Amino acid sequence: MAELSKDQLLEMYYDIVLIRHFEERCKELFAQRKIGGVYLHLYSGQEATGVGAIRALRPSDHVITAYRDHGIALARGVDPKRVMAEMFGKATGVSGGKGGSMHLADRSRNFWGGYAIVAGHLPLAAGIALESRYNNKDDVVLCFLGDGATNNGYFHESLNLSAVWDLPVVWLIENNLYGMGTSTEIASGQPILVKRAIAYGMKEGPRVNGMDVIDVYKASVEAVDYARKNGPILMECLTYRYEGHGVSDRIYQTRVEEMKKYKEMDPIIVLRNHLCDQYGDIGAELDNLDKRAVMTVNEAVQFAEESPDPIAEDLVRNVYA
Ligand SMILES: Cc1ncc(C[n+]2csc(CCOP(=O)(O)OP(=O)(O)O)c2C)c(N)n1
Ligand SMILES: [Mg+2]
Repeated sequence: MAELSKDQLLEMYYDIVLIRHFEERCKELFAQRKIGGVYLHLYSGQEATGVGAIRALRPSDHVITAYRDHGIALARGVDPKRVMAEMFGKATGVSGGKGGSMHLADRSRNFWGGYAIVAGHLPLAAGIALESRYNNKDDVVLCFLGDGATNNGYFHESLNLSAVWDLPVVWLIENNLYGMGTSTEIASGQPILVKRAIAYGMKEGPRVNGMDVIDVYKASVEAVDYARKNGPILMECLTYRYEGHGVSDRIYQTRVEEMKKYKEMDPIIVLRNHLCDQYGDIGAELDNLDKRAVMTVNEAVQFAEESPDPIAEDLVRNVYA
């Protein structure tokens, strides 16, 4: 595989810091009640997984995920303004203000959402892949799912069907060690989740450090290529979330030490160190990207604040009746 160019690495760096700033800002806006809802699921800590994997795709490929979706949407190139407007429930939001934080979607990016029901999007991923196979397209579906989702029945149904029909899906488990507050070790008979592939006669893909965007990217390029040529593959990225399950949830005391360890391998630090090792004095360039990310988030917030609310008629627009 060709090595990543400096520009590609800088683009990945920008995507990661954009997501981090976006999420930190969302946390403040949620506390101020400008972003509504009971839950707000942030992606902070997990950025390298989303950014690295999505970079391995073509524009015509498809992406689908669960409710921890802000970072995935941004990594897929969805307009940050329209993502923020959706958080505010505004008419200009990507889902017209009807979806909110957990239901971002953008057809123009082949980004199919944002689903609140754990593993509920897995059958949809299989369906999108079936359309691709049936119509002789060579588009791949990248389906992100949590470790917790692997213990839901939809996981079994979807992975099994994808294997039976050789569907072009990369099932990517974001193993952040917890489903809400329950650790994978406690919840899974086989905590090496990628081994579940064996049960379906499916290709057991790589299990990589999800905090390192380069590792994730390289593994994803191979997985996507495999899925395009052969059919489904299961891969696992070992990652960590810095917040509670939602930002209102408490972080258990037992996680404090663990968190310190993971913050030392923070996706931003890892990539920054790599870039500095490889290119010497690149600090100012990276600082500029940081500033650009902050500005982009500021503009997104301003856009969301100034956007109109949906009107009453929007309630019955774009819904099945
Ligand atoms: C079918 C279903 N069961 C339970 C819930 C409540 N619930 C929401 S998130 C979650 C944990 C999922 O954990 P994981 O898949 O590891 O994703 P993470 O939050 O770690 O990203 C649970 C049990 C739900 N939304 N849907
Ligand atoms: Mg989890």
